[in-house]
Amino acid sequence: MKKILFTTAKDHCLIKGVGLGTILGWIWPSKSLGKYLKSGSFLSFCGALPKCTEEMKQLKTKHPFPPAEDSSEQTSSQLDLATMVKKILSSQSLLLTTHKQCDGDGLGAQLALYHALKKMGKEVRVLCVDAVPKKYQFLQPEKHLETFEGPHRSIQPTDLALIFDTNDQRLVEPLFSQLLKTCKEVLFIDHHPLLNLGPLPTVNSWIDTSAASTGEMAFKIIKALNVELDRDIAEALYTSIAFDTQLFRFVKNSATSHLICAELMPHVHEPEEIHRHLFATHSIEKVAFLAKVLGDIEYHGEGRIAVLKLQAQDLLDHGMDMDDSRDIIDMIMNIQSLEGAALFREDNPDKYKLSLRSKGQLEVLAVAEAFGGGGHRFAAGAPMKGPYSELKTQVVDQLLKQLKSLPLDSTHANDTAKNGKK
Ligand SMILES: [Mn+2]
Repeated sequence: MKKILFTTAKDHCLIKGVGLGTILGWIWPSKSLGKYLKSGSFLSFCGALPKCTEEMKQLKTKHPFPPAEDSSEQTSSQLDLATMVKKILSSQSLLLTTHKQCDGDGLGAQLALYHALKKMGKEVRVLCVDAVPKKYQFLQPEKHLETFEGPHRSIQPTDLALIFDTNDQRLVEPLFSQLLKTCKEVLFIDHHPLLNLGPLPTVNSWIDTSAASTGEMAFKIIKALNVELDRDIAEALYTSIAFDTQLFRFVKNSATSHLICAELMPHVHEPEEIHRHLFATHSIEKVAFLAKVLGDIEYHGEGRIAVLKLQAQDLLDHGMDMDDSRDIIDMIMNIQSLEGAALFREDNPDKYKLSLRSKGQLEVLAVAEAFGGGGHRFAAGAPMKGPYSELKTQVVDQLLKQLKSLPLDSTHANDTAKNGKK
């Protein structure tokens, strides 16, 4: 990248004659800036203007600006890792949490760091927003964490709160507001792209979109803290990485997930048991439910887009909870001809949770953002309100529009056609 165009929001701080907006500028929707985000070149930044001047000065000394073309992802994330580790070292009391309806990644990452910090003699607690799904029982959450929605000790003044696996504070409410009041600093440790439309993470948060899981980031922190791995730490980290990469299917074209797990393996008691806990969780009722709903998949764009709706009543009739519906869209993505899929989960009449997936060509994040949601480039979601047929038409239209912008040669439908000829 040779030229970058930045805009400025307000004239608060200057780096090489460029306004603060420069730093914020790379957040806004732009393909080229998106690359910067992906390269992880600018990772430490701010949301609060007055506080940011000092941060920007620090950033300047840490990062060449603009970053050298050849600056590797590893180097830039290490720099931010160093800041994070310093902050952890200088904190005596810490609170760890993750987004609502936590998944294996956020849960595993926070539990791993919890075990590591305990070993270091820090005062540390894990406080999830809401209940941990049943399938994570093997990590013994009831022994190590409390839930904000459930009975919990009051939140005492704390040096540092760390939030894993999201940089969207709305997904941590109402806990987030409490943390702001009681903790000296509240930071995000996350691998999701920043929201184009929505709140920014707090100053000094560590966002590394090149990481395939936040477990990967937690591992780097634990190594940098010089804490020796043990079974508790390793199994929590392995859960995080195995879950978010879906057993190494989604590794962001990097060997990092494999390399970390190779190092964890001597401490993991039975990895296959963890795989079963995470992925072999279908009940007989769930399979019956799948048999019913999979027949209703609608295809658009010559079999390249799939749409599925899960009805609240159906979920209820089959004794399913919210977590049970999560892997259905990933299952659908195993259909060879697909580029993308949309799943509408009805939570209340005319209220849906939209999930979007892509195989890596179709940019579904933009579609999710168009409806007020967020996520990753190729796995995103949004809350939606309105009659299903209208919502579906809107989403399908957006996906087809995205599909049209792809060169046909690059699509999986073409692969299918080629394979069929053999
Ligand atoms: Mn994650």
